[in-house]
Amino acid sequence: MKKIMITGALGQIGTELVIKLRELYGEENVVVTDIRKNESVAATSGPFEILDVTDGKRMLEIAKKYQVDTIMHLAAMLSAVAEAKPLVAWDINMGGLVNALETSRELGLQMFTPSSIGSFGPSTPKDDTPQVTIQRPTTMYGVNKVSGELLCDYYFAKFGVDTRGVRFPGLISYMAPPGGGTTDYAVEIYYDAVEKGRYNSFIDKGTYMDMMYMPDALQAIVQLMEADPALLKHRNAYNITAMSVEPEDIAKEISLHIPNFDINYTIDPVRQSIAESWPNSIDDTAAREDWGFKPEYNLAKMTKDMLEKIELKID
Ligand code: AKB
Repeated sequence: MKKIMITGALGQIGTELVIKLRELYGEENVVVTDIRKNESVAATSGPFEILDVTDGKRMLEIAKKYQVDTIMHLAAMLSAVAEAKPLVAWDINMGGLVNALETSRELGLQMFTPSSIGSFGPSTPKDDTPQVTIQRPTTMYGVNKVSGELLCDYYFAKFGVDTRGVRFPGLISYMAPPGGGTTDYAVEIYYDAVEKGRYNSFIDKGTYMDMMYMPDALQAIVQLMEADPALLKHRNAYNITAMSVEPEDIAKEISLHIPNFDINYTIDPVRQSIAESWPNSIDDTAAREDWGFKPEYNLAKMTKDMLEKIELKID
């Protein structure tokens, strides 16, 4: 049985990951940490500790206190907010990661941390971006993600820490909002569709990015962490995706459920230029072959579920 500590656990991924892991491994075996507490199920249904990930001493203390065998390090600043405060992003994204790696090294823990499509840049092949390719991102978030991938590989090679990771695309979910990413439009569009019947997109039409529905992202984490290490040809980090879409694709799909839905555009130059520096679509063959990654949700299935869940939530 695993005993897992999660950092940044009340963010977009953690809020749902905690529920899934507690179902799989038991409430007491998932230790939730975040810089502040809220009233969510994740925060209130089992062990919880306040943790600022830049405090390595406290991270180690919590890991020891609960005798965890795994860290899932999720705390990070996303691409758009990182661009507004690049040095704060460096401190949180790299400082937090080093602390999670050091805690894992000292206690012999398995470790997961997500990388992102943001680890690619304008010189990366844009379509079917290969698993191993050019990674020269032009954002602070991307610089953090590439450095993080390399550092995790280093801790595996040098200290034998069982580090594993995926490059997440934009994640779409209804339980907790994403915090300051470039792909956030693909979440907002569903809320505005249900609440207002229209959406004003900050990302331009024709801008393709990879996306994934949260249940597939959670399943990928569990599968990768349970995979036989002998099968992992890559560790940090595997490309994974479920769809490559532009805003009009999502709008068209929403219109099948909300016939008068209307989309227009007021472009945010910062987030648009970040989006243009990322791939249109990535190739996830390695994840499919090495550990059986297989997403269940395409755009149609995800859209139906998102709209139903948001309607229930705001009723
Ligand atoms: C972001 O937009 O910053 C994130 C990501 C793709 O890593 N959702």
